[in-house]
Amino acid sequence: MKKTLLTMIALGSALALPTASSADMNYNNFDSVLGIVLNGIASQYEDKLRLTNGQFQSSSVWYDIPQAVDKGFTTTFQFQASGSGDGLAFVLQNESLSALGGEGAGLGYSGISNSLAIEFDFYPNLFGEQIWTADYPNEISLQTRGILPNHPASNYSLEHTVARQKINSGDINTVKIDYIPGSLQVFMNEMDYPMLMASVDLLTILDLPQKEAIVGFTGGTGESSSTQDILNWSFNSVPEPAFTSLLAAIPLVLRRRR
Ligand SMILES: [Ca+2]
Ligand SMILES: [Ca+2]
Repeated sequence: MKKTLLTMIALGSALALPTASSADMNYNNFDSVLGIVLNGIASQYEDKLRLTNGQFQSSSVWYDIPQAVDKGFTTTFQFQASGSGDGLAFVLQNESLSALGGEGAGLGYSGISNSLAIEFDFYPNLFGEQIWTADYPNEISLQTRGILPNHPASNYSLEHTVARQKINSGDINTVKIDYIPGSLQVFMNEMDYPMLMASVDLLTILDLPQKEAIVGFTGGTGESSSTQDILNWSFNSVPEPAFTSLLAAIPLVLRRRR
């Protein structure tokens, strides 16, 4: 009897334990970096994650629990960048929690295998990157070489665009990335209008045997220096569009009751 009860309690506790796939994450700020792995020059600065603050640097920060991506996800974050180069990226990868890429044009992700980088690039390099203009010297690009080490060259871009606002103005930029299998959208500052849309199936492009990916940010500088900070971050394995359609249905019901 006792044994059965103990077994039931043990089973109950085991069932109550959160699984990695249900571990949605939300950092309102980074006054604590518990759960964040910092690599390279990355550091906690005040209540921010500081990716770079000088020349010839690279950094990566990873959430230490891989996140389920098979059914989709929504991630939101705010960042601030000032200075002239090079940029930062939101990265999904299955290399390791110590993965760290190259500085400068590499934006801290170049060289990380089995990765997809969504880069916010404000330094034009000689890789045939998106057309840069004086008004919009910013590129948002999805870079991947599948399971091979990633690289910022434009022939490894799935999709790219010129950002409508200056990425490195020093102002706070708000980003939302929505993914449902087959489709990825990137929003920056204008949340009702995606800046970039791409056909992407993460489980096809990358080798993710657990259907989970390590998620985080990378940053890089070269001869041009910049300060790049992540201010807050949330990641939800349930894509937001499901919630959006549910919320959109509520006013309809209310309207019908009138
Ligand atoms: Ca680029
Ligand atoms: Ca660049």
